[in-house]
Amino acid sequence: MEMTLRYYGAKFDTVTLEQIRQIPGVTGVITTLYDTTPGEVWSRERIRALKAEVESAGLHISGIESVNVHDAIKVGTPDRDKYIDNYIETLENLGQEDIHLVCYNFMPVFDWTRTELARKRPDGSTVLAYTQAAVDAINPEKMFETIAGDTNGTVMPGWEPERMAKVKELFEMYKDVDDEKLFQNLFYFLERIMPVCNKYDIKMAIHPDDPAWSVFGLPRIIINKKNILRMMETVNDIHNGVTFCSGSYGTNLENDLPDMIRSLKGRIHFAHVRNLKFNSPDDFEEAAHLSSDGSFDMYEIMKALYDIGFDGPIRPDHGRMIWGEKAMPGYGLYDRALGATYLNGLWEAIVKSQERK
Ligand SMILES: [Mn+2]
Repeated sequence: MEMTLRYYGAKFDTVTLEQIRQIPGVTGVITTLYDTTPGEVWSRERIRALKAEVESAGLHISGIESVNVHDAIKVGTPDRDKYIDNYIETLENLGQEDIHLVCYNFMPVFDWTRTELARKRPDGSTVLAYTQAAVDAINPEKMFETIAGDTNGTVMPGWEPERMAKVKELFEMYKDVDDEKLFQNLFYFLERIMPVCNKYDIKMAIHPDDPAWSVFGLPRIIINKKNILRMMETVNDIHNGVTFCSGSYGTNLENDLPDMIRSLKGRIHFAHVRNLKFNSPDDFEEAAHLSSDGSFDMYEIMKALYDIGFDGPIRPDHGRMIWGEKAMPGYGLYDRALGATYLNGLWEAIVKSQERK
């Protein structure tokens, strides 16, 4: 296991590489070319420059999150092959620059969905939160406007204003796409990219849909054990793998997180570990990483990762906004640093207790 932090690049992140390097035990970053659009080829020059920036700060790139998938690929429009060719070219360039992990998602229209970006908790911290009642009351085309005031001036992944301006058009594109069609389009994409992944040993790690159910009537497939195992079995290649995100699969209380981890042995290439606090089955908020602050047993999650021999990068996921920090919601320095430290502590205890048996 390698502890990492997500980094959006100097132009977009409020957190610096130097700050990340000072978190005990964090040796790598998970990063991206944040200003590229889905479907665009990442040039080797830009990848090389990103690597140089990270390495000059004494860290290294542990993986990319994300190389976004163009809607034509998810919808399966006649021009999808052109965009898949571009994706393959990006993977080739990443492989040639010695990058071997790519996180992506296959969510239609919206990336992760929250209804509040700054819900105040009793201790005064603010967190991202979700209530089904709020989603049910929102016109999806207005979704962005409802949260735009709380982004602290940052651009949130998947919620770029240019993308949100096209939301109506996007809904129209997906009107004939149901779960099965989305699955078939995912398989088509994976079959086409597996050769380049094999050539350069690039592990693809799909991020689950968040929340793990359909929102606004859109199809959602990466939501539970049954579906993710179907995906793993259909394209049965080690390079077709998973980002295990406890906070996303965990939105559905029927998902048994340690059991899911154990069923995905060998196919989890990257892990996001965070906690949620449920106030009711359809109202949750993003708690501190500590087990007792939320609804998940974080020890059991880390223990399951240890038991399957997980050796990829892990990162604390969204953190609370604390100590007066102003940052991209979920992506401040302080609470993610606390999360990394706590997860490292759990891991050290698990490793030592197992080795001394
Ligand atoms: Mn995640």
